[in-house]
Amino acid sequence: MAHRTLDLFCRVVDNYGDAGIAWRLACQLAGEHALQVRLWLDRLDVLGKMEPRLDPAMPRQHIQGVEIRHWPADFPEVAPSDAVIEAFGCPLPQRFLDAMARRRPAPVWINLEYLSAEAWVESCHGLPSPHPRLPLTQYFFYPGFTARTGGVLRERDLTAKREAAQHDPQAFWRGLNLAVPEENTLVVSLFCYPDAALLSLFETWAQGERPILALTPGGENNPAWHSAGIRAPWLQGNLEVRPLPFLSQEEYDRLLWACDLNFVRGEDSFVRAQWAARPFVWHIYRQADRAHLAKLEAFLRRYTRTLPPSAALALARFHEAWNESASPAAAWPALADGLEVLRRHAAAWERQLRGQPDLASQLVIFIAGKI
Ligand code: TRH
Repeated sequence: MAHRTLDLFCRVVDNYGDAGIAWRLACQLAGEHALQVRLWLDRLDVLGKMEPRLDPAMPRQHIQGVEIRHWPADFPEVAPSDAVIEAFGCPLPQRFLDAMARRRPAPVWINLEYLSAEAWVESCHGLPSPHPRLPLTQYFFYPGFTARTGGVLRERDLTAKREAAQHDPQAFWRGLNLAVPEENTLVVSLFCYPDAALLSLFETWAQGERPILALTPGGENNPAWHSAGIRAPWLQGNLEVRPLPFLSQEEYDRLLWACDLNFVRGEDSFVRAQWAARPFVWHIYRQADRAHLAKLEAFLRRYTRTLPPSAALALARFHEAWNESASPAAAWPALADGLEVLRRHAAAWERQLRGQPDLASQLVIFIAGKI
């Protein structure tokens, strides 16, 4: 039987997450579910930063079984696939929509939404939305943390890879040509938005009792570095800040697995930090009207439900300061004290989340049910 075909459309709204998520999903649909996937992306340069095999100058190329196409302003006449996914509600080219409407049977059309832990997501997941003019129906697909949502992205071999890597952490440092950190050093990875109160975090860490090594992939491109006057590598008191280049997605995972605490942001690194089974701090993507704060609170409520109250409070206080761009100095000692408890909790959370079917598998089942 011929493989089912799928078009995945993605526009880069901001930063790296849109392209990063679309690429991860495309690879899983092709590699784990044998779909013939065509990924349309308007900014190949952005994906090129995370996927070194990609040549951003080539409008059409194949990597890991995925056909990657540049999404040009003047969209070509192409025959739509059995299923069409638009990532994060990016409007499809009119010419392509018209071709979808002419196709028999019409493609299964899905709008893949952003991840949220909010309760309303369950009631919207899977809902149909008929096109106002064309004979097409779009379905909303919501990632999430509960059985009544679409789940989160997770490769089949992720746990095995992580467990092997965490069994031999020194291999990671050797691979990056870095000295293995001293036993007592707290190793932190740092990926955040430019409005974070970085300097004050660094000052707090520098004055602390425990040595801290902060690894900052792509950090030097962060304007906050410059405005805070941070010159890397930065050594002060008990803190060493070591810059790393922007890593490939695979190397970035390895970094998360190797650290004791990960500062992550947006959506994809936030999910990867959960799969790392290590404590993390989430810098959420800012939205108008502070809508992101409800999203942050909903996640923390879910995540901390089974934590002892003191550790839950420490985590909530630190997130509050970090996401308000306020100094995290006052919130750090309690978080540092809770790290052992948080480490056990992160492992338990990862195990529980792994019990849920992953997003790509759920999408495939959803599509099969509509074809
Ligand atoms: O970069 P982000 O802030 O991206 C997004 C976008 O801004 C998007 O518009 C917004 O809606 C969304 O956040 C919520 O953060 P995110 O989602 O974590 O994406 C970062 C990607 O970059 C992720 O796939 C991991 C990858 N990455 C690397 O591959 N190497 C690295 O060194 C680092 C730091 C990240």
